[in-house]
Amino acid sequence: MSNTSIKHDNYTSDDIQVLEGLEAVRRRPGMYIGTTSSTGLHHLVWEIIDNSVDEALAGYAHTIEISVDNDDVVTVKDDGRGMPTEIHPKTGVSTVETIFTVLHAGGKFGGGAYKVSGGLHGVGASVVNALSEWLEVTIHKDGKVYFIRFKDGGQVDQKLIETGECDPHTTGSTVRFKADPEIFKEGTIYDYKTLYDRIRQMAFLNKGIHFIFNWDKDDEHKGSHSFCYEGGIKEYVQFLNQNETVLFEDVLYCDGYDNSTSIAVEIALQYNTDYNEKTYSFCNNIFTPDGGMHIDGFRQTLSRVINAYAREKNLIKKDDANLTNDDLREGLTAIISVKHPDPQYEGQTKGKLGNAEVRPAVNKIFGDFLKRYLLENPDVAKIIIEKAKSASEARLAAQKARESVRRKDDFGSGNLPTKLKDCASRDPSICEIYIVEGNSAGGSAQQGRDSNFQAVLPLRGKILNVEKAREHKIFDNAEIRMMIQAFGCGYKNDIDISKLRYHKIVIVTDADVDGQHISTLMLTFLYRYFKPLIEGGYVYIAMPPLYKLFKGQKTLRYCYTDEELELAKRDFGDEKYDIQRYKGLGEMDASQLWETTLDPAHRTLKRVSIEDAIDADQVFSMLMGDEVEPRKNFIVENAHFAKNLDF
Ligand code: TTJ
Repeated sequence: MSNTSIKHDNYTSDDIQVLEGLEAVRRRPGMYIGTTSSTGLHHLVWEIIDNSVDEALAGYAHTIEISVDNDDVVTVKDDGRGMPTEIHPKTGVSTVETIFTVLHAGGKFGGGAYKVSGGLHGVGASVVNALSEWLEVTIHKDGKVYFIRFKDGGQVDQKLIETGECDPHTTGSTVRFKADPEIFKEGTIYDYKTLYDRIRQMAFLNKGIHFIFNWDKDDEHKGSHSFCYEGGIKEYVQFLNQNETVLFEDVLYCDGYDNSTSIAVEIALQYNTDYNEKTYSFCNNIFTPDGGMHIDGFRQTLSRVINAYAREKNLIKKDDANLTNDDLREGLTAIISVKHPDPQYEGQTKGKLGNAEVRPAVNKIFGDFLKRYLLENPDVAKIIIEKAKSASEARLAAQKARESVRRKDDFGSGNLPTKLKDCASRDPSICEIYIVEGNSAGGSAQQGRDSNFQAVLPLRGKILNVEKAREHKIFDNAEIRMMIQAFGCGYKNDIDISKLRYHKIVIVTDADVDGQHISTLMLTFLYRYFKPLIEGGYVYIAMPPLYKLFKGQKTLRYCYTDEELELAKRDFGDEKYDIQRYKGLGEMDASQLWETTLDPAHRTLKRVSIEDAIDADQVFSMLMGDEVEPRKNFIVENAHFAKNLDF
């Protein structure tokens, strides 16, 4: 640990202040990197990489190489000009030492128009140094190799020295550091996927920069990856649409620079057959989850220009309303990336770009492009307008359907579907609803249940795939209407959990492929329409047994997995018994269904959880999307969402 009371002979009073600065970072790391959890640990890496990205954006670096070794030492290396080595007039020590020891000093030494570093999580390289056990910098420039080393949270261990000579054409900066386990109490172990995904994302967001990612740890991920996208966010959109059926091959792309504000704008978009939207916005390479002025400008311009074109070409009838922003969102995949010299982030989580001047900049650059593009590509223009028109029609139909559902079925006033065999209790905390595939199993469940607290809703056959259907269709579907009525808590954005009538929603299906498909459809539906119920842990999957071991009339044992069957076989030794393999729930009578699947004392329920909503969403799109191959791979490789579904 560094300590301000340690005074080295060669330190001036300025240097003491430096140490105090870094000591403050160590005392309250959360103030600088938000958290000392794994997220904070990874911020160290982003901060260092951002400095190299700045050098690349300034046009001097071309390749950025990031390596992680067995001891979780991170190395970031670029081929830029090399950090400045001369004495800094303000601090009296080398500029590179200043960069790593003065808080927020980094920005003053940059060459580019924007600093990616110093942005939302850009805290300066000195913060990384302060939170490292040790940190080393190697600089190649002017045919010389320079080296400086810090330890114990930023104290100079080796002042800047010349260690040798090199080819004068070889230039660049290399930083190696080991995060301090005294600060990162949860550990200093990096996550492969987090690094991989973010590095690939940075490659998409910064076209032409060559990123190399070396995972040198001796585990299953060991290896090297190279990312370089000449098409930048155009290729990002193609990547996001790889599992979709696109409506046209072209990705619309524009970039531009607004001289008066120094704002750079880059936009790429494409439409697919899906009904959902995938639009992601960034400022200075930082994801802005809550949008802001860049997104506002984008949507405004998209609808303004498309409506103007559609009117001009008589593609919207004279008396018909304009296409709305919502109409234009269906099936849209877009990346909006802006660079701003002084970004302001707003909102509780600072996820929204606040600079008002960004909107007119986007309007101008994107608007000019889109106007010209539509004129030059009338076929694409027509496809987009047709898609939006059908979204508009669907939206009106959905509105009508919702109103009629409300009227017909009277949500909220206690009208329940006739097929629902409700329980006696009105205390949701003990009530359970079993959603059972097929009428015959439904009958057994109805007879076998404890009707005090267990309700049964039998569904006939497969429910609608909500991923591939629009909202009005969804409300036409009787099974879906019944579930909405039975749950009683509203749906989608209007959910009131306090009105939920059952605190256990249990999906029961056969343990075969059809059953798995129905479970997946059910989960998709619940995910899209009742996400809070999954998040709240109210959704379960019942695990009926696969085998019954019996002797004559007597049941010896139920087995829920193949492993259990193997164990059971061993337990029985020489005893004679028969094995029945259940092919469906219909083979069980009411009392067997109670014993194995309904009785809280013996049943196995698996709670459905969402570890990562975005991940789950993608899993669903992939599972339910048009493309067969990724779906197959997913099912073969992992069962991420409902681990126990036995995919
Ligand atoms: C500044 O202007 C003179 C030439 O060098 C410019 C510069 O700062 N370049 C630079 C910094 N390239 N790379 C960095 C850098 C790289 C890493 C990995 C970490 C840090 C803090 C800076």
